[in-house]
Amino acid sequence: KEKLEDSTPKQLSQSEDARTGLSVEALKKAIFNNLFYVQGKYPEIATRNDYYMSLAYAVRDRLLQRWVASVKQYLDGRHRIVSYLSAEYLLGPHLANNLINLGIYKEVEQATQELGINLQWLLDKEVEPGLGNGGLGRLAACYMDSLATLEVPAIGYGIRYQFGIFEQEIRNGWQVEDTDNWLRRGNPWEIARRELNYEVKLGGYVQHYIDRDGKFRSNWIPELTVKGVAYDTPILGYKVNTTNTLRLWKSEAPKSFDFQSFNSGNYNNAVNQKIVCENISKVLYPNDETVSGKILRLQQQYFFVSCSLQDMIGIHLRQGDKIEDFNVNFAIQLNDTHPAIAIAEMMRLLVDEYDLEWVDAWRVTTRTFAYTNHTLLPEALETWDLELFGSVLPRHLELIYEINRRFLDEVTIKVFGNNNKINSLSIIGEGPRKFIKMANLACAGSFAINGVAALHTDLLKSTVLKDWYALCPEKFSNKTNGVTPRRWLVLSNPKLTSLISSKIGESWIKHLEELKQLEAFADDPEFQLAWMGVKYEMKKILCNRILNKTGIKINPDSLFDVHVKRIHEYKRQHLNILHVIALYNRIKKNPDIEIVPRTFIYAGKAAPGYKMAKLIIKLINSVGEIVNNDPDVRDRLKVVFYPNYNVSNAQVIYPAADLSIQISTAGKEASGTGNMKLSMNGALTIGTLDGANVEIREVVGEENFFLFGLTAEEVAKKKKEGYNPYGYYLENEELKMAIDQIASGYFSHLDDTIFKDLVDNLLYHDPFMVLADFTSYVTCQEKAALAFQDKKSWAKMSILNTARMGKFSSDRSIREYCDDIWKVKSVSVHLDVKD
Ligand code: CGF
Repeated sequence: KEKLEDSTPKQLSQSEDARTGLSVEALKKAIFNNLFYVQGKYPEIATRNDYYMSLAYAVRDRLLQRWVASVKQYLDGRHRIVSYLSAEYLLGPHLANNLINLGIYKEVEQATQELGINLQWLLDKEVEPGLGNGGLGRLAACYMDSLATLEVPAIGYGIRYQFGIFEQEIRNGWQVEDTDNWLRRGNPWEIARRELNYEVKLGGYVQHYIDRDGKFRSNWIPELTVKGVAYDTPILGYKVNTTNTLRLWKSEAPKSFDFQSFNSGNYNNAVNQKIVCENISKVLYPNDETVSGKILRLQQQYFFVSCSLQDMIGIHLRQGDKIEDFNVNFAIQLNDTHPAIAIAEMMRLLVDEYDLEWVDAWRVTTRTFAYTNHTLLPEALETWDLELFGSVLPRHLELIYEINRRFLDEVTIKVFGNNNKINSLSIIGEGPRKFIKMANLACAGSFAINGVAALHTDLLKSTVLKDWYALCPEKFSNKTNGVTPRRWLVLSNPKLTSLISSKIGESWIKHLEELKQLEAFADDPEFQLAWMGVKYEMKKILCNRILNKTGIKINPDSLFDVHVKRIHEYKRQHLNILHVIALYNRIKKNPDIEIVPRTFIYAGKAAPGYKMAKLIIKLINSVGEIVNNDPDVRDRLKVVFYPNYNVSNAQVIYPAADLSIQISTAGKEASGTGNMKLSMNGALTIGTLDGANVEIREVVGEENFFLFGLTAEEVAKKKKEGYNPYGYYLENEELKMAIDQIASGYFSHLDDTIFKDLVDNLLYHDPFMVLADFTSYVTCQEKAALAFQDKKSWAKMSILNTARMGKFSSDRSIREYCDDIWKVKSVSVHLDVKD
C-alpha cells in the first residue's frame, strides 16, 4: 500500500495523455485510472485479475488509437484488402505480445514495478485463447502478426468459440480432457460490435419459380436462421502503427425468446431456439488431422463463411463500388478446406441476392479465392456426405451440382473423356453414398493453390492433386510456412534476443535474414559461452516449471531431447519412446555404461476420440514411471510428459531445447512449424526428410542437422512392395526387447493388456514405418549424443542454426503471398489522421 501511495502517478506532461501516452508516468496513470474506472476497485481490495485487466485495458487504449487510424486509412485510400478465412486461430496470450509490438515492454515493466506489482505475475494471469488445434491455427496467428508488421491491409475472419481446445490433464498416465472456459473472466482484447451482425440460413428447402421478367429464380426457405455477431480483436504489427482486425463471429438466435411459446406454457420451446443457435459457435472441434463429418461442424464452417462474405460485400458496396468488382478490393485466402464452402456461398450471394448472371458470378468468384492445402493425409481431406450436406445447405447443393456440371463439361474436352481423370476431378464423389470433395471445390473455385513446404507442394502435384496440377499447372505454387520471430524469439527468449542484439543490433527482428551476421561469432569462444549460458538459464527455468507441474526433478546439464506437438502416429512419438527404452535397457544390462545424461521432454494433446494417440501418451508416462524411479538409472535418463501443451507452455519449452525431435514418417508432415521455432531458439534437429525439415537442413547445412530414416520415395516404394514390420522386429535385438517389454507389462505393473493394440499395430501393420526407421534413429541419436559432449562444437552448431533461420520468418512467407498471389501492397498508417 505504501508503495502504491508513493508511486501515485504524477502530473503528465502536456503532450501526454493517459489513454495514449507511452511514458512510464502515462502508463502508471492509465493503470491507476482503469483500476478505478473500469474495474471499480481501489488498490487495497484489488485482485491480481483486477490489475491484469487494468493493464490490459491501458494497452488496448493504445492499440485502439492505431486501430481506428488503420481502418480509416484503408477505407479512405480504397486499398486492396487481404481476407484470411480460417476456422482456427491459436493466438496465445495477447498482453506481452502487444507490449513488444508497441515497443513499451520496458516502460510497462517499470510502471508496474513502481506500482509495487510484478509484471510477470500479471502476464501469467492471462488465459490464452486456444481457438485452434495446432499448426494450422498457429500459422494463422503468425500470419496475422506478419501482415500487420508488413503494413498490409488485412482482416482475419473466424469463429469466436466459447470453448477452445480442451485443457489436458494427465491422470494415472492417461490424458483427461477438461473444457476450456477461456472467457470466464472476460476478454479485454475484444470489442463486441453488436451492430455488425448478419443472418445465416440453415436447413429447409429451395423453391424455384420464374419471376415477372421470365428469369429462373431460387428461394431458399430455411428451417433455422442464426445471427452472427462480430467480435473484433486488434492485431498490432511490430513497431508500426498498422493495426489489423481479427473478426470472430459468435452465433446467436435472431430473437432470444419466443414469447408465443412461453405464453402458451411451452417454456422449453421458448428457449430451445436460443440454445440451438448458440451451439454453433460453442466449441472448437478438437481434431487436427481427421474429419468427423458432423452436421455441427458443417454448420460452423458455413456460419462463419457466410457472415464473413456478407461483411466483405458490405464493406465493398459501402465504398460505392460495383459488385462485379469485388475481386478488385478483396483477395480471400482459404486456410485449408474448412472455409471452402465460401466458394458456393459467394455464388449464392452473387446469383441469388445480387442478381449476377452465372458466368459473371463465376468470374468474380474465381478471381477472388486462393486455397492453401495443409495436408497429404487422406483422412484429413474433407468430404461431406451428400445427403447430410443437402440437409444443412440445400441451395448450396444445387449450386455445387451446377458448378460441377459446367466444370466437368470443360474438363471432358481437356482430358479427352478419360473417365478416371474426370472422376478424380469431379467435386462430387461417387460410391455407395455420394459425397462432396471440398478440396476439389476449393481447387475449381480458386485462382491459386499452394502447399506449405517445398516437398509438400511437390507431393501435392505428384499425388493428391496430380490431376489438378495436370489440368491447371499455372495455379500451383509453394509457400513454405514461417513463424513470427516476435513471439517465438523476442517474447519467449528475451535473453537470447538481447545477446543477439548486442552483436548485430535490433533490425533482425523485422528482417530475420540479418541473423546471418551471427555466423561471424559462431567460433568466438566468448560468444559461445554467453550463448550456452542463455540456454542453460532457459533450461533451469524449464526445470522449475517441470518440477512444479509434474513433481519430476530434472538435471539442467542433461541433453534436453524435446518432442512437442500434437500426438499422432505419423509424428511417431512411439519411435522416440522405443529409443528411450533401448537406452534404459543398455543401462540395465551394464549399470556403469558411459551414457550422455538425457531428459526426454514430451508435450502434446491427442484428439479425444483418437485411441491410439491416447495410448501413446499412456505409454510415455508408463515408461517414465519405471525409468525415472529405477535406482540403476541414477538419474541419467528422465522422461517427462509436460501436460496441456499450448502457446504459453511452448514459449517456455522451445528456448530450453537442445535437440528438436522432428521424426515424422517422410511424406506425411506437410511442413511443421515447431521445427522452425526450435531451430530459431538454437536447438539442433534430429529429423527425417519430411515437410520443412528438408528446407531447414538445406539452410543450416547438413553438418548441423542429424538426418536419419527413409525418404518419402523409399516409404512409398516399401509400401508398394509390401512392408513387413515383423521382419524388422526379429532383426534388431534392442527393438525386439523393447517391444516385448511393452507387451509383457514391464512398464504397466505387469498388465499385458493395456498396450496390446499398440504393439499389434506395430508388429503387423505399422502404417507409419516406425520399425523400419528404428535402427537408423538409434544410430543417429548416438551421433547426436556424441556431438553434445563436445560443448564448443555444439555451441557453434547451435549458433549456426539460429543464424541461418532467416528464411523461416512468417514475414518472408507473407511477402511471397502478397507478391505472387494476393497482389497487395503495404500502406503505412499515420497517427495524425483527423476526422
Ligand atoms: O498444418 C498442419 C497441422 N496439423 O495443423 N495441417 N493441417 N491440417 C500440418 O500437419 C503441418 O505440417 C503444418 O505445418 C500446419 C500448418 O501448415
